[in-house]
Amino acid sequence: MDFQSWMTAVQQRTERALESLLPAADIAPQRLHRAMRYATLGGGKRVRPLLCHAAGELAGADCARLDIAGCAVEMIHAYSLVHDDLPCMDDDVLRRGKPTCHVEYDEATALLVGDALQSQAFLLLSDHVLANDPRRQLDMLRLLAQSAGSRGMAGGQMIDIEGTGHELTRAELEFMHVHKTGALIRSAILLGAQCGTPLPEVEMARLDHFAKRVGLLFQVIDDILDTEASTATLGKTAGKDAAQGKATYVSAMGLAEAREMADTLRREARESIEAFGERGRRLHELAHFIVTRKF
Ligand code: GRG
Repeated sequence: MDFQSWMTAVQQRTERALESLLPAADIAPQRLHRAMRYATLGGGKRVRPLLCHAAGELAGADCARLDIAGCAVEMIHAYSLVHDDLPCMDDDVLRRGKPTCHVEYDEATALLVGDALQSQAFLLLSDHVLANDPRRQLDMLRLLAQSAGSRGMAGGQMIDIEGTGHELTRAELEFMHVHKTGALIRSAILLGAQCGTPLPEVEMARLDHFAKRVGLLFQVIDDILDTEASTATLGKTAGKDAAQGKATYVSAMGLAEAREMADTLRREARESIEAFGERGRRLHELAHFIVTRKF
Protein backbone atom coordinates (compact mmCIF):
# COMPACT_ATOMS: atom_id res chain seq x y z
CA MET A 1 0.00 0.00 0.00
CA ASP A 2 1.39 3.47 -0.82
CA PHE A 3 2.01 5.89 2.06
CA GLN A 4 -0.91 8.22 1.31
CA SER A 5 -3.42 5.35 1.30
CA TRP A 6 -1.92 3.89 4.48
CA MET A 7 -2.04 7.26 6.23
CA THR A 8 -5.67 7.90 5.20
CA ALA A 9 -6.65 4.40 6.35
CA VAL A 10 -5.04 4.90 9.80
CA GLN A 11 -6.54 8.39 10.15
CA GLN A 12 -10.00 7.04 9.30
CA ARG A 13 -9.78 4.09 11.67
CA THR A 14 -8.49 6.43 14.41
CA GLU A 15 -11.49 8.71 13.88
CA ARG A 16 -13.87 5.73 14.12
CA ALA A 17 -12.11 4.43 17.22
CA LEU A 18 -12.23 7.84 18.92
CA GLU A 19 -15.93 8.12 18.05
CA SER A 20 -16.64 4.89 19.88
CA LEU A 21 -14.15 5.31 22.75
CA LEU A 22 -15.32 8.78 23.79
CA PRO A 23 -18.43 8.96 25.97
CA ALA A 24 -21.54 9.38 23.80
CA ALA A 25 -22.91 12.91 23.49
CA ASP A 26 -26.30 11.92 24.90
CA ILE A 27 -24.89 10.48 28.15
CA ALA A 28 -25.06 12.81 31.18
CA PRO A 29 -23.44 15.22 31.66
CA GLN A 30 -24.21 15.90 28.01
CA ARG A 31 -22.50 19.28 27.85
CA LEU A 32 -19.17 17.86 28.99
CA HIS A 33 -19.39 14.87 26.67
CA ARG A 34 -20.39 17.04 23.70
CA ALA A 35 -17.45 19.33 24.42
CA MET A 36 -15.01 16.39 24.74
CA ARG A 37 -16.14 15.15 21.35
CA TYR A 38 -15.95 18.68 19.89
CA ALA A 39 -12.32 18.98 21.02
CA THR A 40 -11.23 15.55 19.83
CA LEU A 41 -13.19 14.55 16.72
CA GLY A 42 -13.09 15.80 13.16
CA GLY A 43 -9.73 17.51 13.06
CA GLY A 44 -6.01 17.19 13.46
CA LYS A 45 -3.45 15.25 11.51
CA ARG A 46 -3.43 12.35 14.00
CA VAL A 47 0.38 12.29 13.88
CA ARG A 48 0.66 10.46 17.21
CA PRO A 49 -1.73 7.60 16.31
CA LEU A 50 0.06 7.34 12.95
CA LEU A 51 3.42 6.98 14.70
CA CYS A 52 1.88 4.47 17.12
CA HIS A 53 0.57 2.35 14.23
CA ALA A 54 3.85 2.58 12.30
CA ALA A 55 5.91 1.42 15.30
CA GLY A 56 3.34 -1.23 16.16
CA GLU A 57 3.36 -2.66 12.63
CA LEU A 58 7.14 -2.93 12.93
CA ALA A 59 6.63 -5.07 16.05
CA GLY A 60 3.85 -7.15 14.48
CA ALA A 61 1.15 -5.65 16.74
CA ASP A 62 -2.55 -6.24 16.31
CA CYS A 63 -4.24 -3.18 14.74
CA ALA A 64 -7.08 -3.17 17.27
CA ARG A 65 -4.53 -2.78 20.10
CA LEU A 66 -2.85 0.04 18.21
CA ASP A 67 -6.18 1.83 17.84
CA ILE A 68 -6.53 1.86 21.63
CA ALA A 69 -2.96 2.99 22.33
CA GLY A 70 -3.09 5.59 19.53
CA CYS A 71 -6.42 6.98 20.79
CA ALA A 72 -5.13 7.19 24.37
CA VAL A 73 -2.19 9.33 23.23
CA GLU A 74 -4.45 11.40 20.96
CA MET A 75 -6.80 12.10 23.91
CA ILE A 76 -3.87 13.37 25.99
CA HIS A 77 -2.82 15.50 23.02
CA ALA A 78 -6.36 16.87 22.54
CA TYR A 79 -6.53 17.73 26.26
CA SER A 80 -3.21 19.58 26.03
CA LEU A 81 -4.47 21.66 23.11
CA VAL A 82 -7.70 22.57 24.94
CA HIS A 83 -5.80 23.68 28.04
CA ASP A 84 -3.05 25.39 26.03
CA ASP A 85 -5.68 27.55 24.29
CA LEU A 86 -7.26 28.77 27.56
CA PRO A 87 -7.01 32.48 28.42
CA CYS A 88 -4.66 31.66 31.33
CA MET A 89 -2.25 30.00 28.91
CA ASP A 90 -1.94 30.92 25.22
CA ASP A 91 -5.37 32.54 25.04
CA ASP A 92 -6.23 31.45 21.52
CA VAL A 93 -9.54 31.48 19.65
CA LEU A 94 -8.79 29.16 16.73
CA ARG A 95 -7.76 25.49 16.76
CA ARG A 96 -7.99 22.94 13.98
CA GLY A 97 -9.82 25.54 11.88
CA LYS A 98 -12.66 26.07 14.35
CA PRO A 99 -13.31 28.06 17.54
CA THR A 100 -11.29 26.78 20.49
CA CYS A 101 -13.15 24.74 23.08
CA HIS A 102 -13.53 27.55 25.64
CA VAL A 103 -14.83 29.89 22.91
CA GLU A 104 -17.38 27.36 21.66
CA TYR A 105 -18.37 26.34 25.22
CA ASP A 106 -16.86 28.25 28.16
CA GLU A 107 -13.68 28.23 30.23
CA ALA A 108 -14.94 26.00 33.01
CA THR A 109 -16.20 23.42 30.51
CA ALA A 110 -12.89 23.53 28.61
CA LEU A 111 -10.97 22.95 31.82
CA LEU A 112 -13.12 19.91 32.59
CA VAL A 113 -12.80 18.66 29.00
CA GLY A 114 -9.03 18.52 29.45
CA ASP A 115 -9.29 16.81 32.82
CA ALA A 116 -11.81 14.25 31.54
CA LEU A 117 -9.90 13.51 28.33
CA GLN A 118 -6.79 12.78 30.36
CA SER A 119 -8.70 10.37 32.60
CA GLN A 120 -10.35 8.77 29.58
CA ALA A 121 -6.91 8.06 28.09
CA PHE A 122 -5.81 6.14 31.17
CA LEU A 123 -9.14 4.36 31.34
CA LEU A 124 -8.50 3.05 27.83
CA LEU A 125 -5.09 1.69 28.79
CA SER A 126 -6.54 -0.07 31.80
CA ASP A 127 -9.80 -1.34 30.21
CA HIS A 128 -8.26 -3.05 27.18
CA VAL A 129 -5.70 -5.80 26.93
CA LEU A 130 -2.77 -4.34 25.02
CA ALA A 131 0.01 -6.70 26.06
CA ASN A 132 0.05 -10.41 26.84
CA ASP A 133 2.07 -9.79 29.99
CA PRO A 134 0.18 -7.62 32.55
CA ARG A 135 3.49 -6.22 33.84
CA ARG A 136 4.17 -4.93 30.36
CA GLN A 137 0.80 -3.25 30.27
CA LEU A 138 1.59 -1.55 33.59
CA ASP A 139 4.85 -0.30 32.04
CA MET A 140 2.76 1.17 29.22
CA LEU A 141 0.52 2.99 31.69
CA ARG A 142 3.59 4.32 33.49
CA LEU A 143 5.14 5.49 30.23
CA LEU A 144 2.05 7.48 29.27
CA ALA A 145 1.74 8.94 32.78
CA GLN A 146 5.39 10.01 32.79
CA SER A 147 5.22 11.54 29.35
CA ALA A 148 2.10 13.57 30.19
CA GLY A 149 3.08 14.64 33.70
CA SER A 150 5.38 17.08 35.43
CA ARG A 151 8.47 15.42 34.03
CA GLY A 152 6.95 15.32 30.57
CA MET A 153 4.43 17.48 28.73
CA ALA A 154 2.99 19.41 31.69
CA GLY A 155 6.51 20.14 32.93
CA GLY A 156 7.51 21.33 29.45
CA GLN A 157 4.55 23.67 29.42
CA MET A 158 5.68 25.09 32.78
CA ILE A 159 9.16 25.74 31.40
CA ASP A 160 7.57 27.37 28.35
CA ILE A 161 5.48 29.71 30.52
CA GLU A 162 8.46 30.61 32.73
CA GLY A 163 10.64 31.22 29.68
CA THR A 164 8.23 33.54 27.91
CA GLY A 165 9.81 36.96 27.38
CA HIS A 166 13.32 35.58 28.02
CA GLU A 167 15.96 34.51 25.55
CA LEU A 168 16.62 30.79 25.87
CA THR A 169 19.83 29.10 24.82
CA ARG A 170 19.57 26.29 22.33
CA ALA A 171 20.11 23.77 25.14
CA GLU A 172 17.31 25.31 27.24
CA LEU A 173 15.02 25.35 24.24
CA GLU A 174 15.77 21.71 23.56
CA PHE A 175 15.12 20.77 27.19
CA MET A 176 11.74 22.50 27.02
CA HIS A 177 10.67 20.82 23.81
CA VAL A 178 11.93 17.36 24.73
CA HIS A 179 9.37 17.60 27.53
CA LYS A 180 6.54 19.69 26.09
CA THR A 181 6.21 18.08 22.65
CA GLY A 182 8.78 15.30 22.46
CA ALA A 183 7.69 13.20 25.43
CA LEU A 184 4.21 12.45 24.09
CA ILE A 185 5.47 11.76 20.58
CA ARG A 186 8.06 9.39 22.03
CA SER A 187 5.41 7.59 24.05
CA ALA A 188 3.20 7.19 20.95
CA ILE A 189 6.03 5.32 19.24
CA LEU A 190 7.11 3.22 22.21
CA LEU A 191 3.52 2.31 23.16
CA GLY A 192 2.91 1.18 19.59
CA ALA A 193 5.94 -1.10 19.73
CA GLN A 194 4.92 -2.42 23.16
CA CYS A 195 1.56 -3.53 21.74
CA GLY A 196 3.45 -6.06 19.60
CA THR A 197 5.86 -8.93 20.09
CA PRO A 198 8.57 -7.84 22.55
CA LEU A 199 11.47 -6.41 20.55
CA PRO A 200 15.10 -7.13 21.46
CA GLU A 201 16.65 -4.41 23.63
CA VAL A 202 18.82 -3.17 20.81
CA GLU A 203 15.78 -2.67 18.59
CA MET A 204 13.86 -0.81 21.34
CA ALA A 205 16.91 1.44 21.79
CA ARG A 206 16.93 2.21 18.06
CA LEU A 207 13.25 3.02 18.16
CA ASP A 208 13.71 5.20 21.21
CA HIS A 209 16.49 7.14 19.50
CA PHE A 210 14.27 7.61 16.46
CA ALA A 211 11.37 8.72 18.70
CA LYS A 212 13.47 11.37 20.44
CA ARG A 213 14.80 12.76 17.15
CA VAL A 214 11.31 12.85 15.60
CA GLY A 215 9.87 14.59 18.69
CA LEU A 216 12.35 17.44 18.30
CA LEU A 217 12.02 17.46 14.52
CA PHE A 218 8.26 17.91 14.90
CA GLN A 219 8.83 20.99 17.07
CA VAL A 220 11.47 22.60 14.82
CA ILE A 221 9.09 22.26 11.87
CA ASP A 222 6.24 23.62 14.03
CA ASP A 223 8.34 26.71 14.81
CA ILE A 224 9.22 27.19 11.14
CA LEU A 225 5.56 26.85 10.12
CA ASP A 226 4.52 29.36 12.80
CA THR A 227 6.66 32.00 11.07
CA GLU A 228 6.04 30.98 7.46
CA ALA A 229 2.50 29.65 7.09
CA SER A 230 -0.79 31.53 7.18
CA THR A 231 -3.52 31.23 9.82
CA ALA A 232 -5.85 29.79 7.16
CA THR A 233 -3.40 27.01 6.28
CA LEU A 234 -2.47 26.21 9.89
CA GLY A 235 -6.03 26.28 11.22
CA LYS A 236 -4.61 28.09 14.28
CA THR A 237 -3.27 31.60 14.77
CA ALA A 238 0.01 32.01 12.87
CA GLY A 239 2.92 34.13 14.17
CA LYS A 240 1.72 33.66 17.72
CA ASP A 241 5.08 32.65 19.18
CA ALA A 242 6.84 35.86 18.16
CA ALA A 243 3.84 37.98 19.18
CA GLN A 244 3.89 36.45 22.66
CA GLY A 245 7.66 36.66 23.07
CA LYS A 246 8.01 32.87 23.04
CA ALA A 247 11.43 31.39 22.48
CA THR A 248 11.42 29.21 19.38
CA TYR A 249 14.09 27.58 17.24
CA VAL A 250 13.55 30.35 14.69
CA SER A 251 13.97 33.14 17.26
CA ALA A 252 16.97 31.40 18.83
CA MET A 253 18.90 30.56 15.68
CA GLY A 254 17.15 32.14 12.68
CA LEU A 255 15.20 30.48 9.91
CA ALA A 256 18.17 29.15 7.91
CA GLU A 257 19.77 27.48 10.92
CA ALA A 258 16.43 26.09 12.09
CA ARG A 259 16.07 24.49 8.65
CA GLU A 260 19.58 23.05 8.93
CA MET A 261 18.70 21.65 12.34
CA ALA A 262 15.59 20.02 10.86
CA ASP A 263 17.75 18.43 8.14
CA THR A 264 20.17 17.08 10.76
CA LEU A 265 17.38 15.68 12.95
CA ARG A 266 15.75 14.13 9.89
CA ARG A 267 19.04 12.43 8.94
CA GLU A 268 19.68 11.22 12.48
CA ALA A 269 16.13 9.85 12.70
CA ARG A 270 16.59 8.02 9.40
CA GLU A 271 19.96 6.57 10.44
CA SER A 272 18.67 5.33 13.77
CA ILE A 273 16.15 2.98 12.12
CA GLU A 274 18.13 2.04 9.02
CA ALA A 275 18.87 -1.40 10.46
CA PHE A 276 15.13 -2.22 10.43
CA GLY A 277 15.18 -2.19 6.63
CA GLU A 278 11.72 -2.59 5.10
CA ARG A 279 10.14 -3.01 8.57
CA GLY A 280 10.89 0.66 9.28
CA ARG A 281 9.37 1.94 6.04
CA ARG A 282 6.29 3.63 7.56
CA LEU A 283 8.39 5.35 10.21
CA HIS A 284 10.71 6.71 7.50
CA GLU A 285 7.69 7.90 5.54
CA LEU A 286 6.18 9.56 8.61
CA ALA A 287 9.43 11.41 9.35
CA HIS A 288 9.30 12.69 5.79
CA PHE A 289 5.65 13.68 6.23
CA ILE A 290 6.51 15.61 9.42
CA VAL A 291 9.20 17.56 7.57
CA THR A 292 7.12 18.35 4.48
CA ARG A 293 3.76 19.00 6.18
CA LYS A 294 2.13 22.34 5.45
CA PHE A 295 0.16 22.65 8.71
C1 GRG B 1 -1.57 22.43 28.80
C2 GRG B 1 -0.45 20.52 30.03
C3 GRG B 1 -0.54 21.38 28.86
C4 GRG B 1 0.32 21.20 27.88
C5 GRG B 1 0.28 21.91 26.61
C6 GRG B 1 1.59 20.40 23.70
C7 GRG B 1 1.23 21.62 24.42
C8 GRG B 1 1.50 21.59 25.85
C9 GRG B 1 0.64 22.67 23.87
C10 GRG B 1 0.30 22.77 22.47
C11 GRG B 1 0.82 24.05 21.95
C12 GRG B 1 1.67 23.88 20.78
C13 GRG B 1 1.22 24.59 19.57
C14 GRG B 1 2.76 23.12 20.81
C15 GRG B 1 3.62 22.92 19.67
C16 GRG B 1 3.61 21.55 19.13
C17 GRG B 1 2.27 21.00 18.99
C18 GRG B 1 1.87 20.06 20.03
C19 GRG B 1 1.52 21.34 17.95
C20 GRG B 1 0.18 20.81 17.69
O1 GRG B 1 0.25 19.46 17.34
P1 GRG B 1 -0.24 18.92 15.93
O2 GRG B 1 0.38 19.72 14.83
O3 GRG B 1 -1.78 19.27 16.01
O4 GRG B 1 -0.03 17.45 15.87
P2 GRG B 1 -3.03 18.55 15.34
O5 GRG B 1 -4.11 19.58 15.41
O6 GRG B 1 -2.68 18.18 13.91
O7 GRG B 1 -3.33 17.34 16.17
